[in-house]
Amino acid sequence: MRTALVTGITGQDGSYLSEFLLDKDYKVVGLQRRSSSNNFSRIKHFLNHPNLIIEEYDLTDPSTTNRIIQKYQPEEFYNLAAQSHVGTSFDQPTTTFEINSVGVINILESIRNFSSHTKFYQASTSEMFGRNYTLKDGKKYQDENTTMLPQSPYGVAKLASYHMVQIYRSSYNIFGCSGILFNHESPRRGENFVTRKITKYLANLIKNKTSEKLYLGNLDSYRDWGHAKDYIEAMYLMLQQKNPSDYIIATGETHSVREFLTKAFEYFNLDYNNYVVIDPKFYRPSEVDYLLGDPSKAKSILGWNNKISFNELINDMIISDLNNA
Ligand code: NDP
Ligand code: GDR
Repeated sequence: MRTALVTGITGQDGSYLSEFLLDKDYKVVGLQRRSSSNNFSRIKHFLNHPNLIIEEYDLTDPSTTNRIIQKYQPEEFYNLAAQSHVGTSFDQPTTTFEINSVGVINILESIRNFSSHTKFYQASTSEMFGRNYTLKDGKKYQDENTTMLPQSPYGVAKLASYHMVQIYRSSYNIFGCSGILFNHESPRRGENFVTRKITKYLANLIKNKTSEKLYLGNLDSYRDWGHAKDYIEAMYLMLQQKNPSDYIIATGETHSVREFLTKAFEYFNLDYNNYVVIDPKFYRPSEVDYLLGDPSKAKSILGWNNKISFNELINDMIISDLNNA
């Protein structure tokens, strides 16, 4: 039985990936940050799985990282833990850097020193591109060769760890891969990301649990939105290859926040203009306004394909939030 360590198991991607690996007969060691209150809502339905072990862990603590890697010597290590909110990274740049950069170096050092056979997956992001894109035949997109010019402390921290993975790969022969994932959502998406904020609000509105307005920031940025269930499969595939590499994971379609909003409200035959108020509080000091990934490399080498469409994603989130409400 293969062992996989998964950081961020209580988050959106960590919960889906852990279920996926348990279904494939892995022993999964889920690394969870201590919290004063229970934060197992995304994993409670499989917490009793016989092949799941939960260990307390904080990415910023190198001694814990060393201890856990020495103890399990895993075949695979998926680092999904992060301070993952771009807006928050402007208010907490130091914490963001500690977790999203120094934390990754802690893991890489630990693998190098104690478990060099471990294959490592790093959760990189389209935020590393910032406002930059490649222009071809009049189409703007980002691929593995597009220059990265991050626009947020989050993006800078993720870019530093992306480069560190490449350095450990070339200098110490560590099997390290970065998945450059574009936005992916699901019913398990955190409630302060824009998609979930919208679907949760709608569910509460329909069930008469709120009569307030929905306060949002910039509606004119474009995102390449996929479903987390599709994206965690790509993470797994990267670590099954003969050679390590970095891959863009995206749908190849882009939509504005306004379009997401319009479609979500149209599900209930409502016009968002009657409910949404723009609040500058939600504007970012520096915005990434256009993301559209080209996943050709992942398609041809990993055989990965996005299966869940933009409309299906919105419907899935709305139906789940309606059930919750
Ligand atoms: P979430 O915010 O849902 O989950 C983040 C996880 O990291 C949580 O389990 C959180 O624990 C944990 N965590 C945070 N800080 C620490 C720490 N110091 N030590 C240990 N654990 C910690 O993120 P997602 O699941 O959406 O994203 C997974 C990864 O992918 C992240 O690295 C994110 O930056 C990256 N990413 C995400 C994309 C997306 O669209 N979802 C796109 C591209 C990259 P707790 O429950 O205690 O808060
Ligand atoms: P993003 O996702 O910053 O792309 O990062 P988010 O959903 O936070 O923002 C997407 C776009 O919506 C605009 N926006 C708002 N955003 C939030 N959170 N709240 C609002 O009220 C609001 N109104 C408008 C934002 O300005 C932005 O343009 C996500 C995270 O999962 C990262 O961890 C990941 O790396 C990237 O996706 C790829």
